[in-house]
Amino acid sequence: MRFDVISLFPEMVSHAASYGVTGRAIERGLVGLSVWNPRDYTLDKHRTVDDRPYGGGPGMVMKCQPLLDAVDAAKQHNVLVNRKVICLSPQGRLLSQELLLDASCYDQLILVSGRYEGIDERFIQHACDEEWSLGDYVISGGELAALIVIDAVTRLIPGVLGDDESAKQDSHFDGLLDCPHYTRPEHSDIGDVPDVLLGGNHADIKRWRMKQALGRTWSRRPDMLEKVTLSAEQDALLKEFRTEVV
Ligand code: 4GX
Repeated sequence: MRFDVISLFPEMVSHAASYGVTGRAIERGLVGLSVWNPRDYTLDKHRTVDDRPYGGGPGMVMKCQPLLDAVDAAKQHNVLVNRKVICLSPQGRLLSQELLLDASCYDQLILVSGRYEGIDERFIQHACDEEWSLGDYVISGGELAALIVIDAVTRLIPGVLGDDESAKQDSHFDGLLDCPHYTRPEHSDIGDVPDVLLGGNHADIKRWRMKQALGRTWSRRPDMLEKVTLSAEQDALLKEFRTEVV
């Protein structure tokens, strides 16, 4: 997978991506990352990337030409056919694990990170295949959104995660929240580890974890529960959980 990010703050993206799972994936050559600064593609001596909005109003709008040329540079640098150009903005489709899983099948994702009030709509219509949103809140620039896409997609690339981490990720794909986790010590001022986890009965532990996952999803994210079909055993575990809390 190749990521090409279009950003006025290239170091923000390359630096943040150099840590942890994404950093290792880049080092191991499982993922490529380049950042293209639209300012490098300006043609005037002031290197202008933004201008005042037609129709008036506050804030500035990113100009088309430097963005178009930066996207072209990213395309020419790597002639991969199976690619998508994605603009990050609150007007986009809401990000989801499903959307990211689809995206992980491409060879190249070109992520456009805007600043200011927005980007000239003609660039979005002409050069972008899709618009994606983190959610219904506003951040100061698309870089953090692009980094989230890079991080979440990288984790889905075969070989990036170890077996343990991959298996754990698989267990999230059943559409439920995670169960609680504990590590040493067994007892402390702020509470004790649930007995079942100390007992070593793996069937009991599995049942307890599933019950907690179901219970938390039911109490915190009922919207998620509506989208999954529970097995008879899951249904029974959730009923048990519900009779215990009320
Ligand atoms: N999920 N922002 C992008 C500038 C902008 C505006 C319009 C393109 C079109 C955001 C989000 C987000 C603020 C990043 C506006 N770029 N991005 N920026 N929520 O709030 O992705």
